[in-house]
Amino acid sequence: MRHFTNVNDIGDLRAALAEAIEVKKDRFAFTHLGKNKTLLMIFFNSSLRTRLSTQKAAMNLGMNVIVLDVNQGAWKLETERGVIMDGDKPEHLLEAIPVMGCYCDVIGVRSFARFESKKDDYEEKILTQFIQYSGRPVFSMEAATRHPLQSFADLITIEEFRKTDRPKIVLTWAPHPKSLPQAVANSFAEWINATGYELVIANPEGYDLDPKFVGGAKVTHNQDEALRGADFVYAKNWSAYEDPNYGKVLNMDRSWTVTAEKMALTNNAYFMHCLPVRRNMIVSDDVIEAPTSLVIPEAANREISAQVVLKRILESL
Ligand code: AN0
Ligand code: CP
Repeated sequence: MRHFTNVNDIGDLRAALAEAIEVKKDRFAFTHLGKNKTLLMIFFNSSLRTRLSTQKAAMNLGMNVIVLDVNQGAWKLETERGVIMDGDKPEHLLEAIPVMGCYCDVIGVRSFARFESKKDDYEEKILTQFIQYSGRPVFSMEAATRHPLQSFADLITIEEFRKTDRPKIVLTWAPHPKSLPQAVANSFAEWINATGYELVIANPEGYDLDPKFVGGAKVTHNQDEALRGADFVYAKNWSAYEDPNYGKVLNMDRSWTVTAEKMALTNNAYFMHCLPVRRNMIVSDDVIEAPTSLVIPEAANREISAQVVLKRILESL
């Protein structure tokens, strides 16, 4: 595997999940792969889990790791070609990317949707330029439209906890005070659709996701109806995708918060969220603290998903 930006890059899901189990059993079995290889992690946005889990995964593989927070200590980067650079940005992405490529063997990039242009976001303008101009294998650490390392970790977690062959999985929107990208929700839908499990997406009107990611999943604006019989409840906020409200918060309807009453409608479902989560907006304290909450196992599996991806990239160098 050279680049990793979406579910297709991982190929056969069953093989990827089997490899995840193998890696989890013995994380240090492949330390030879990363010897004298350097991972460069570039963050345009904040992170706790992605930063720590990906660095840990790289160290498990014997790699050296450099982390750069572009907005803290590096030059501010212009991203538009043709701009007369007389403003506050002293460097252009078109020089910065190949320079970054000089110092490493593999690049991880976190660059969220900017909500300035839906077209730029959905064309993955920043991530694509890293692939084009760095000369290195590039993997997404959450880009504008997807968060594949998260979705892979979520799927590993579902595999570890599912009790039936074809679980019912509900992706539900939940309220949040700030505009968040659709990336985690898009990506989760994309990966679950690839498994063939039953996926129901529940969101208020105005929050329908890009049909490309929804695929064959059922979409409903009635959360209670969606939750009935669910085996897994995956909560996430996202801002509006549809025009003319792209990137906007349309409401903060707390009747969509995942509470114990809501979970009582399910088939004793597990609760999932990628974190970071705002308690009592997205989910009530009791639900996230319950034994059926998988938020910590999901975070732990981020190390595994990152390690499988890095391992495959290293194997192809
Ligand atoms: C980000 C998001 O919703 O995309 C990152 C989640 C992993 N969340 C926040 O910015 C709070
Ligand atoms: N879930 C996740 O990607 O968390 P961070 O934003 O903290 O990396």
